[in-house]
Amino acid sequence: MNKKLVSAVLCGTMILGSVSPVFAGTADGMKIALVAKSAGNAFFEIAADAFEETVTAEGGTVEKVYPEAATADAQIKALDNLISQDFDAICISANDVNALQAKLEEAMDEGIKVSCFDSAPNKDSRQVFVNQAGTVAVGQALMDAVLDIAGGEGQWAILSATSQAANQNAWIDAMKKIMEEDEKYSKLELVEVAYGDDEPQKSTDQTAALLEKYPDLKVICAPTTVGIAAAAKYLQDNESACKLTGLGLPSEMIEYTGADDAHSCPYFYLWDMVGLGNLSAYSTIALISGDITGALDETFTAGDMGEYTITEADDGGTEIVLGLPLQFNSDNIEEMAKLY
Ligand code: RAM
Repeated sequence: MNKKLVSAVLCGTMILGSVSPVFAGTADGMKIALVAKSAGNAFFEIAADAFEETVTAEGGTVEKVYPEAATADAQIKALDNLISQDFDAICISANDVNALQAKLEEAMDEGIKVSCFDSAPNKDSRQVFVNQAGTVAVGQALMDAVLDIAGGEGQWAILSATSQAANQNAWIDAMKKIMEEDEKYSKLELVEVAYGDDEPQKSTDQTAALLEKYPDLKVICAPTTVGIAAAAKYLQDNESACKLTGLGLPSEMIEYTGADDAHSCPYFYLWDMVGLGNLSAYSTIALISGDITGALDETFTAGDMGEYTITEADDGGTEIVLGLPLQFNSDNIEEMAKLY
């Protein structure tokens, strides 16, 4: 093409562009599946809505999948169905560290990018992991809350999600390590790790069983939004002397949060839920478009959230950390409960 023609074409394009602007989002035409741990857990609905909002605003589409139970089998069934369709990426919160590996490798072999958020499958099963808050940071915040609420000594128990849950197990391991390594936790006795399977009724039953088995129990730490909400209600309804902390949604904990005797939970933690959905979306888009591969030290721009760097994860793989755990207490619970 001669120079005059090139400039005429360019000029025409620019004029056309200015007359009818065509929005080119970073996710134009991308088809992404988001797989939660299970159905009926508000945590995943909030994260998935924020994820979808970002992808849609960038021109892509999202299929949100909520498996019927928080098990690896239920997720494998869901993945089987998704792999047979032409998704550009699957973003998953894993119900098991190792059990999804073959299925997620199959997805990657089919050319589907695999990102994960919240709960990571092992490093060979993923390309990118968005960790809401550093694993040790969560363990430290929870351990210090237990120490503080117990008054420095006494029996405490953990009410977890499923026994296979990758994220809960990582936080529990971090807590145990912190407890063993520092003398200041030496008067705390962890009596049991119970599992409510992220089901409200089972979590309530497990709370009741813990109180019956350990009448002197001072604190329950529930690092699961389902578990903490169930335990909070049970302890408060029964006017138990045992107190509660853990990870919860402010909207589900508002009636139970307070430092006085009338409330079962003095304070608890979580993270920016909307940010988790948004960052997981931007990371998945960046993975599909080839801006990142998941390798250590890569950087990318997550829309208006700014620049993020891929760092080393505790499991030997890599991760993108959203931020720090946030504390919710009687001072901020009302405001925060309006958000999530
Ligand atoms: C439950 C789920 C989720 C976890 C939160 C804190 O909703 O187990 O994976 O991150 O609790």
